[in-house]
Formats: sequence, structure tokens, C-alpha cells
Amino acid sequence: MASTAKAVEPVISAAWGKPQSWTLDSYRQRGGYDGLKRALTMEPAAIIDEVKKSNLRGRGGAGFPTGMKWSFVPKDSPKPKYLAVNGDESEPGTFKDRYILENDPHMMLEGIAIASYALGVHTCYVYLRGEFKFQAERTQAAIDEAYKAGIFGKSMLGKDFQLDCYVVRGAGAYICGEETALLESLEGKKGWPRLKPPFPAVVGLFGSPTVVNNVETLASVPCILAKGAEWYAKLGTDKSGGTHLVCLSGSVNRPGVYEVGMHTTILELIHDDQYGQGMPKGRKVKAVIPGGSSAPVLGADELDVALEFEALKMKQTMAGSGGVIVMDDATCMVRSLWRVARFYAEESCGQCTPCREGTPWQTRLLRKIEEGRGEPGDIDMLSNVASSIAPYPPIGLGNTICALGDAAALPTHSFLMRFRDEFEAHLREKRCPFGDRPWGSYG
Ligand code: L3W
Ligand code: SF4
Repeated sequence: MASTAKAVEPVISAAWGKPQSWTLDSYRQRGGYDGLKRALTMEPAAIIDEVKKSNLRGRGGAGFPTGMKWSFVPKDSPKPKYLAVNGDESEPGTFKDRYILENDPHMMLEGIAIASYALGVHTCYVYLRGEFKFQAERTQAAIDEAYKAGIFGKSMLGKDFQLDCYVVRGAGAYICGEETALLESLEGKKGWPRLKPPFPAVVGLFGSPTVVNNVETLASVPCILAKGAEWYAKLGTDKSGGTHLVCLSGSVNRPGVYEVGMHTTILELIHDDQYGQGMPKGRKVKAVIPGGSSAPVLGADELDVALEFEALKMKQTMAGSGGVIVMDDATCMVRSLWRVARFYAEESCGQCTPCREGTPWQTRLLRKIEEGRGEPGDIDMLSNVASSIAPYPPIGLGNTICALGDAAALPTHSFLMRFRDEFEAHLREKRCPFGDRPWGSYG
């Protein structure tokens, strides 16, 4: 289909693909660090107000208002305060933060400098997933440039404000992207999530107030300071300011990372010439996971919905971390759910019984059904196991310490709610109606 979606002026991805876009010189030629210059003329509280007014919401999964999160940090804490950047991008279907780190790391570093000045933070840790070796090197090179240019270090662009910034790489555990597991990992411990409250903004790294923000969230901050909160808020909807990155994968002609407006619908993302350019010839869309594999799946008749936090919440799913996974009519929904379930069973940290026991139980049941060995009662059993991890709806009321439990149960509930007939067909036919594939052939 020709372009019908309203084109957006790229904010985050404007320089991607341009020569040397990752260098300080390139960033400065584009007005880089102008936001920081303005921030340094303001009172810290006024910067937080500006971010609040911009309606920027966290891009790591939960969509929590960024300015509000910053305002939870106690102003008069006797302890040092920290900023931890969550770059442990591991959610299946999500691959946007790596583009920022590769193409324009200074945009995130400027966000770090602004946030640190606003919050009174003098130490920042950029926590990257272990596999991001190249991205870590590029980020470190940009940090080195920022030190040399007098942005980080003893003073910040001539202002008496010290900021030190370190890159830390994880060791390959998905759970370390959960904010409190990330803090444990930074402390050199096993990445086990902590009970909340207390929230990290009050009791975080080494027991000190800590803001944990996603890479894209921080990369969105400089333009808010440079161009103003009102400008940024107007790019989005009433409750979600700005543009955002979405990662389009699965059965589309042109998968990739796209910067879209908050009004852009899933249908537009799949079919528009600027984005996915439609389905492969002869295929029709069957289902879409809108926000990374944790988000409940939507059926083909539910896709005329904006890829935005509130709109997707109304559909009892989530915008999550921006991973849009498209499944076509040749996809077996039992096999797809089995694949997702295996991931969460593998990545559960094992602290809570419902998650530790329930996630492999789901996997065993799904394998049994997919391989044609399902028995009457198995589908209800699967539903019961998922409910014991987290009931649905509403989202976010799981019986576990962290959101991985919800993330493992919500796909099961939503696949069963929308595609139960496929699960029943497997039981009836005692085989996969979409054809047999050996164990392990699906990723
Ligand atoms: C202070 C309060 N702070 C909430 C803070 C909280 C956190 C943020 C959101 O899950 C989602 C999840 C997964 N005082 C506060 C407060 N906060 N109330 O606000 O908190 P929460 O609990 O709603 O969400 P969460 O635990 O951060 C995150 C989804 O993300 N997910 C995907 C992750 C994957 C990636 C990736 O690969 N890039 O991000 C997986 O778990 O479904 O809905 O900072 O401290 N009263
Ligand atoms: Fe660990 Fe799962 Fe409990 Fe999260 S929900 S703390 S991953 S056992």
C-alpha cells in the first residue's frame, strides 16, 4: 500500500546511516549538546518539570512517566545518588537500543548528562547486555570523547559539576534487564530481582537512590531541553509525548527499526511503504505481538490500533519495549507459544515457586500438544498453570516478585483466548495441522 501513515520528522534516528554519525564532531554539527547547554542554565527542579511537561514515558517496557520517576528521588539524601542506564536489551522482538548505541551514542550520553545534573548524580553506569561487545566499544569511545571535551569528568561544560560514567557488560541473563536484578548485577551479585517497594528511586544501587532509565528514554531527553517540552509533547498524544522506535519483525516484506509517531497503527506499520511494505506474497496476517514477546497477542481483526501505551492498554495488551512481531496464516500458534514459553522457562531466575515451576510446566504441556500427544484436559491445565503464575486480565497483578512471571503467563492467556481452536485442533488431529517439524527446528 502507498504511504498513508503520517510521516514523522525523525528525532532519535535522524542521523542513522550517515557517515561517522557516532562521533562527537558529527553530533555537534547537528546541534548536539545544545540541550545540555540550556539545562546547565536552569535549576535542576525546572529540568525535571520540563521533562514532566514533555510527557516522555519510559521506553523499556512499562511506559512509566520519566519526569515523575525523576521526581521520586529524594533531594536531600545524605547518600550518593546513581543513574543506571538499562541497555540490557534482550526482550524477544526488541532490537532498537543497539541502533542508538551503534549510530548515535552521544544522544544517549547527552541525556545522561542532563539527567545527572537534574538529579544531582555524580556516577552513572551504562549496563549493556553481554552480547553487545561492539556496542559497548562504541559507547566507550563516545564516553572517552565526552571526557576529552569536558562534558564528563571534573566539570560539565565549564560548570562545577562532576560526572563519571562507566560501561558495564552483563553476562547474558535476560533477567538482568529487570531493573532490580540489574542493580544486583551491578553490585557484583547474582541477578535476582528484589521485592518492590522500595523502588530503586529511593533504595537502589548500594542502598542509595537510583534512577534506572532505558537507553531510548535517555536519548529522548536532549531534544526536550533543546526544543522545549511543548514541542516534544505535541509530537505525541495527550498522554505519551514524542516519537518512538518500533522493531518490526516476522512475516513482513521490510522488517527493521522505524521511528514512528504515537498515532501510527499496527496496520500502517505492517503495510505502509515507509515501513513494512506489506506481507510476503500470498500470505495474510494472522496475529501480532505488539510490544515484545511479553505482550499479549492480538488477532488480525484487532490491528487498527495505535502503537501507543494507552491505546494498547485498552486492548488488554502493552506497547512494551517496541517489538512488533507479525505472524502470518502459515504460523502454528501452538508452536509459536511453545517457543515463547521455552524462552521464559530458560530465563526464570528461580526465586519464586509459581515462575520457577510454572514456566517449565507450560513448556512441557505445549510441547506435548504440539507433538500430537495432547490429552483432554491439557488445554485447561495450561490455562490453570498460567493463572497460577499471573491471572489475566488485568496486567501486572502477578503472583511473583518480578514481571518475568507476568511476561511468561500473559502470552499463554492471550494465545488461548484468541486461538483456542488451534490448540483443540492439535488434540483432535493428534498432530500439528501446520506440519511436523523436529524439536529445535524453530529457533
Ligand atoms: C517510584 C513508585 N518508582 C513504579 C518505577 C519502577 C520502574 C518503572 C516501571 O517492568 C516492563 C514489564 C515487562 N515510586 C513507582 C516507581 N516505579 N512505581 O517505574 O515500573 P513497573 O513496575 O511498572 O515495571 P517494570 O518492573 O520496570 C518493565 C516488560 O517491561 N518487559 C520488557 C523488558 C524488556 C526490555 C528490553 O529488552 N529492552 O525492556 C519485561 O519484563 O513486561 O511490563 O522503574 O521502579 N511508586
Ligand atoms: Fe525470578 Fe521469575 Fe520470580 Fe522474577 S518472577 S524473581 S524471574 S522466579
